[in-house]
Amino acid sequence: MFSTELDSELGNKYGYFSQDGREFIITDPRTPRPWFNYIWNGRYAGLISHTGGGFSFLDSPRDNRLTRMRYNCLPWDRPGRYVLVKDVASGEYWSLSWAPTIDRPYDLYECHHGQGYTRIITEINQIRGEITYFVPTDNDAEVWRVRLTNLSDRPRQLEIYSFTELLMGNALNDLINQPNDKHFTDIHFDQTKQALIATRRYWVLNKKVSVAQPNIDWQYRLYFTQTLPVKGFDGSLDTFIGRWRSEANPESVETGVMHNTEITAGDPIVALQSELELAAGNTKDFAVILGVTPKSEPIEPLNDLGLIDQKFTQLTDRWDQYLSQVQIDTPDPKFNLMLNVWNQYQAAVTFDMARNAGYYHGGLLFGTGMRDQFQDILGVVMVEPQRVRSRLLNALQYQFADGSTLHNFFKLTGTGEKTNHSDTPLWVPFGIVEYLKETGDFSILAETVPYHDAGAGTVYEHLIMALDYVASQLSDRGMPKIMNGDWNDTLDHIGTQGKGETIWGAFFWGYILKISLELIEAQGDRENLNRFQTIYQKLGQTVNELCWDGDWYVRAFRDNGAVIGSDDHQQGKIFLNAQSWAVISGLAPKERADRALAACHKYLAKPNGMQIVYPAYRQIDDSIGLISRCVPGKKENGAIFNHASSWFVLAALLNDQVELGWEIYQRMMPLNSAQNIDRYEVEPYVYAEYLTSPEHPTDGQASHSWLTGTAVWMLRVGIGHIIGFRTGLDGIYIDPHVPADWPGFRARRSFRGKVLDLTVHNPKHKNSGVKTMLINGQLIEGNFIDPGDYAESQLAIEVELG
Ligand code: IFM
Repeated sequence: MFSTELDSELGNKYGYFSQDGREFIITDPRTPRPWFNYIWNGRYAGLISHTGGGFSFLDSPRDNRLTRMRYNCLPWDRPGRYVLVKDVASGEYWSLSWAPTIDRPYDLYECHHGQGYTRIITEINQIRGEITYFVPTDNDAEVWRVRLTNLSDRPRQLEIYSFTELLMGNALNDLINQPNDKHFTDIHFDQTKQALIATRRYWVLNKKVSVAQPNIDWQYRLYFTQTLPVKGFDGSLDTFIGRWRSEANPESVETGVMHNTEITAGDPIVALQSELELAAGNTKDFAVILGVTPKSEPIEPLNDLGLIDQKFTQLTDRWDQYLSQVQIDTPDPKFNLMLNVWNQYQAAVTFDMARNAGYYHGGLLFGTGMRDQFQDILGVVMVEPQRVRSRLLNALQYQFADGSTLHNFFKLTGTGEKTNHSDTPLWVPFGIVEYLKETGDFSILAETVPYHDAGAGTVYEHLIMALDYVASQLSDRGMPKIMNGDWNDTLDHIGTQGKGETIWGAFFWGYILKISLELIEAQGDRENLNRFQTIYQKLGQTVNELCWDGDWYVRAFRDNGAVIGSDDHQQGKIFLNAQSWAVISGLAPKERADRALAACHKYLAKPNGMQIVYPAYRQIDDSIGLISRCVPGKKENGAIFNHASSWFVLAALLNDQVELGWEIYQRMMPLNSAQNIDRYEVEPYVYAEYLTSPEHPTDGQASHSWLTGTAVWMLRVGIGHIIGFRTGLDGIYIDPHVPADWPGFRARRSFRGKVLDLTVHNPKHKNSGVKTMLINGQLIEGNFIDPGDYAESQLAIEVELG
């Protein structure tokens, strides 16, 4: 029970899941795209591909990038964290991560992507290599832990070349001004530490050009070392690689001659050479370490192999513990695999990486989105509520005293942009209420947090200010103005004159009012209760009077009052979000909810999920915005947009259309939507933001994997609504919504200090409805649990649907 043991092999022609579901094992490196994983702790982070590619950063992928990734280039996954092994007798050399020496005759290649680590195993020239990349939980460093085995019956004289290209500082500046930026690099070899020490004498931290830059040092030093005696080194990319060569054939590796270059100015690399003898059949272990230390502190390289192995155990223990807190066992192995491992893991990644540090989000532009951050708590809050608490308190600093917010922020510089997206301020109450529902920690409401411009307020005041701000921006008819866009960033020109209205936004506003009202009532705040109740009721009347198109709700009104999203239109007739949130907000009467969802089913349901709008815009319409500039069937212009699809699933479940909701949920799970993997292309173990729809010739091609709100919402819908652990301010409701053919299931989760161990029986094959509920053998009325009512730390909950 509660182990995700897979009965059959789940996967595709490039790889498969390990039996316990904890690893995705790639067996053919020629995947359609690089398939990534993350190695990170709260500060030091890297993305790593199945060939050792990707980049690392400390705190901020734009402002404090440590290693390089080359954008817009072929090969598309360079450079990386490479260890090349050379057989001195034959002169042959190869990489332990396949790339960059991809033309060698490898006998075995396996990449095991696990939680917080990636292990690549190769066999070639009778040498088995295992390289495990990870970031310890408590060191600002990454470790490449290597094990080499001589599979031959003769002794082998090997040379080891470890290297990675450095950036050290502002990654955007590195792209646009690298010839100048290289005047500030400085790398030397420290004999005592047996390490290359690298730094930069100038840090373009933020802001604009030249004189606007602060005149400061990059405040760190990098060290690069290995647990083998160092024979040679190089700090210069030019001399290590050599002229007209690449990482695939560095001159120093070919000749065996390292130049021992220490640079002051120049393109930086850290490259080390060591010798290793391997007797027949023997194995040797070593590690390569890239670490970062503030200049104000001494460099203490992490270079003890025993300690490194302890750090790896700490990391795997951490993930065992993390994942053990929410576990399910249902008749659907793919659902179990996603919820027990990969969906939780992806949600943890989005919590730390936002829409920022990824292969498809290059970490140069956007920082952390306020909207994204307040949604991304939904996964981690179940397991690490303390981290969410401090994250919320930190993010609230980016709210202004009038309740508006920055749209995004850069945590190292404390700056960001105010874009006037209409929805952004409302994600603040969303996040606070979700945190409270999970934790019951009402003490957070009394914490004081400064506003971004002036003054400070309690968390409760921040929440009320967000509501007040949106209330102050309503149109004459009482609906939110769309301003420069809403959740759909590409509806950015509908309301440029300040009049256009968003109808998805109206329903979202309704939902936020609804959940905030529960809190306001619980706080006994009568004045705000009356005020916002009146607004909520009026909003319900207005949207139903003005926004119903006949079979669905319209999406928006332009500045001149013209409708967007109507049956009368040739393009953009029906938008998904306006229908799903009509239901989620509770503002659609049942008959309209049924019809709106039926219309979604008719026009938008596709084999891989839900299309976000139909038909896609085929003619560019500047008065709508970027949506019509995206090619039809991609991104917001009519793709299968997973984030929005997850809201449709939620709406279907809330509207008691469980089979429909489950059907779409299943279509969306990557193992299902990625069945045609050469078309799908991206990682089949995590959700992608979108897939092209049948309106595009590449129907079924996915993109923007990993960093998408889909992760937390699929987890929330799965755990909260399908399994039915539905949290409330006062406790938790057990409210499963399952396919009727499930005879039952088991699930377990921690909640407010208790372990809830749920067994559901479904003898009558119902979709929902708790007929009886026993807690620790006692029959109780209803389906609500206040964990505070029980002395036991473990609650055995037995439910029969009926
Ligand atoms: O809502 C946005 C999200 O913040 C980033 N990805 C695209 C979504 C839809 O436009």
